[in-house]
Formats: sequence, structure tokens, C-alpha cells
Amino acid sequence: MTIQVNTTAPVHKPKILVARAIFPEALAKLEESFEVQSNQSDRIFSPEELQKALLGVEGALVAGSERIDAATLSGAGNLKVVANISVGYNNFDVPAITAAGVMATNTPDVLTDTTADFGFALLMATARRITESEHWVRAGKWDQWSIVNNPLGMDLHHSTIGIIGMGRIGQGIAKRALSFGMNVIYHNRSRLSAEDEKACCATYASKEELLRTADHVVLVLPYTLQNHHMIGATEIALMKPTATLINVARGGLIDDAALAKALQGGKIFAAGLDVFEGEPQVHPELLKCSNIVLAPHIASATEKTRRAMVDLAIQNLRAALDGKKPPSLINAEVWKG
Ligand code: 8YV
Repeated sequence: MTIQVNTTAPVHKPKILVARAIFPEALAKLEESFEVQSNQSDRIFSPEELQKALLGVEGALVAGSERIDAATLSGAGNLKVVANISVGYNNFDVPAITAAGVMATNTPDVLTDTTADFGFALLMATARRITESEHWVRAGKWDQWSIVNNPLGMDLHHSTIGIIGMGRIGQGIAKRALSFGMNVIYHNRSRLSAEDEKACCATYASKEELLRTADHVVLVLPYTLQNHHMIGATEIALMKPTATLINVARGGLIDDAALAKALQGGKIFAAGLDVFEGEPQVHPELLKCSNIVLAPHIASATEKTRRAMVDLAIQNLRAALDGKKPPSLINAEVWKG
């Protein structure tokens, strides 16, 4: 008589949290290796809900909408990694995450070109008043066409672009600007190497000089408490009345109330914003402005790039839970490999 012995011991599947909806195939793949608690309904957790959801999990995939700090981490004793589906990580209190011995990761590189494309698209739409023109057509105003009565814009070609924040995405925007014959100036915490400046044909300027001379000012820098409202009424007053201001970085860099006032008072020509203070809320005074292009934080939003961001975040999470160093570890001091 042959006795069938089931030699397959129950496999331990680490518990993970997927805090926002992700692509179904990616979720299915995760479910093969992990006990997944997912939030495919995509309702953003309150801080208290997030804190509860983190109890007992070993890894968490989160996005910019999830603030990870000492309070949300309290009780999350099993947590080894928080993997952000985002390159910016101002939603992370990194010292608190590090103090908890948790690895923090983000998704650099995979979104650089897509975000730079969008930064340029937003700049073009703003300078050439594309959304305003569309409203003009939809409102049946085309019969008012005249040489002087169209929505008249500002040129990009052969103008000066001032990029504040000259990391990977800023340099990507600079390279795009070169093909428009634009003069590129930039401001950054630290100057680029001579080689990188040459590759972008970019000239370093102080923030004040950049604001005074640029025809188009583009913000592409990370948000920190130190640069909160780095563009307010005083800085806008330095800008040319014909200038545009573009933000594809983070809400909070611009004082939105001051910007609305400046746009309404014609202090600058126009603004293009992909990010807002307190988003998804938009300052009501900004909504009243016609000389603004508004987008709902979509700079990285192409199918290919969002998939690549999710894949990289999963790669980071898997590596951490397999005892390997995640490819984009933010707080290297936690790594004990
Ligand atoms: C994300 C972003 O869409 O990567 C970033 O820093 O701002 C965007 O690509 C957003 O943060 C969602 O997590």
C-alpha cells in the first residue's frame, strides 16, 4: 500500500499593504508571494486608518497621498519597508522612518522623461494660452477672430527659461528647451558640474537674478519645510509682467493665494500648475483666473510610466523583504546587508 504524504509545508506569506489601487496584474502577481491587504477602492486612508492598516504588515506600497511619520508607524513593529510609488517623498518623515528601523524607497529615473515632457507641455499650453483658447472656441467666440483679438500668447522660441531645481527632470526640461533655441538659466542648491552645465547649455543664476531675467520660470525641485512658499508676492514682484510661472514639482513651493492675486492683477502673464497647496483642493481664487492652466498632478501619468513606477516600487519592496538591498533605498543607514 502506498501512503501519499503531503510534503508541501504551508508557505509563509509575508503580509503587505497596498495602500492605493494599482494595476490588477501587478496586484495578482503580488498575491502569489504575499498576503495582500489592498485598497483597490482607492479611497484615501485617514492617518488613523493608515496607522491601523500598517499594524502587522511587513511591507507597504504607498503613494504621495500617504503620510508616513512617527504617528502612522506607531504599532507597526513588523514593518521593514515603505515603498513609495513616487520619486518625490515629502510624504515621508525620513528621520522618523529611519528611527523605526524601516527602509524607505522611491521611484527615480523611470519617470524622468515623461515628467520633463509634461513640464514642457504645460509650459507651452500656458505661454500659448491653449486651454483658454479651447474655452474660446467652445464658447462660440471664433467668429470674433481678428489679428489683434485672438488670445495672444508669449513665445517660447529664443526666450529665456529659468529652471529652479536642476536634478534629472530639470535637466530633461533644459534639453527640451534647447531644441526651441531657448536660453537656459538655472538655480539649484548646488551648481552642476561643468560637464552637466555644458550638456544642458545652462548658466547658473541666483534665484533673484533668475526671477528677474527669465521669460518662463519652471519649478522642478523637491518640497521641504525650508522652501515652503519660496515663490510668494515678493518673488513674483521680481518677475517680468510678461513672464509665465510653471510648477510640476510640489504644492507649497508657491504661495497659491499670492499667485492668484498676481494673476488677477496682471503682475505676471500666466501660470501653469500641476500641483497645489492642499491638493486635491485648489485655492478658489486660482479657479477664478483665466490666465492659468490647471492639471491634476499628472506629470508622470502615462500608462507606460505609471506601470514602470509601480514595478520599481514592487521591486524595492520585494528586495527589502528578501533581505536584499532595494535598488532605490532612500535611508541607506537602515540597510544592514
Ligand atoms: C506621482 C510625483 O504621481 O513621483 C512624483 O514625485 O509627484 C508623481 O509622479 C505622485 O506623487 C503619486 O504618488
